[in-house]
Amino acid sequence: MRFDILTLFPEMFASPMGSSILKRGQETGAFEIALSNIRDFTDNPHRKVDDKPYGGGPGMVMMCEPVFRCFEHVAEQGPKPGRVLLMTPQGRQYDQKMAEELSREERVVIIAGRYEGFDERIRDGLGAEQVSIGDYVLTGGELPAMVVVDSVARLLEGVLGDEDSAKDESFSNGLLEYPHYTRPENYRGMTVPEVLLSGHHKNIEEWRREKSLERTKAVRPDLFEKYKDNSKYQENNRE
Ligand code: 6GU
Repeated sequence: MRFDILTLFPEMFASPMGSSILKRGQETGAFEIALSNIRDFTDNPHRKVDDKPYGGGPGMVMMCEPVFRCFEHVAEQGPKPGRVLLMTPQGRQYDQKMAEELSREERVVIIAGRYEGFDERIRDGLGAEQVSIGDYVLTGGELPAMVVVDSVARLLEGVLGDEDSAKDESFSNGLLEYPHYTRPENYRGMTVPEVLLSGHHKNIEEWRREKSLERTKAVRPDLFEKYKDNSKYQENNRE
């Protein structure tokens, strides 16, 4: 899989995308990241990429020209991008379902902006989907772009060490994960729940499911309500 990232700050990606699991994933060829600097595609002598908003108001707006030209340059290389994402707090909220969809694409283009926002014609002209990573405001779309790459890359074959570790986790089944423990059994008087030391796999599985439900209900009632509508839960909890 190939990610193309259009940004004014390609250097921001070096360490987060070049470390640990994502580093190895690129070395083994599971995916590649191609960074393009939007500023390389300006047509004015000052390499200006933003301008004042029509109608007035605070902040600056990302101009069409460098973003269109950068996108066209990128799109010319290789297969047609399956999805084009424009990272903005005005977008639809990113979630695990979208990560799973993206992981089935051969090529995804992610546009990260700075400033107050993008000229609206960028979204229209490039057929881009506006995507947000949550209800808070960041200084730019670079961290959100990295969030997308990380969450998609770890779903690709050969990226995570243990093939099973992407299956049993929070959100993949609609619930938050159960609590984990490792050695020692007693740490400063805090002990590991007995059932986990029992070796009784069915009881352990049951305990984890209970904890998972309990935790989701307490911390994420929204997820819990969604899960309750799910047939599996209803089957297992019929009177
Ligand atoms: Cl995609 N961009 C910015 N600047 N802030 C955000 C965001 C994106 N998602 C949440 N906050």
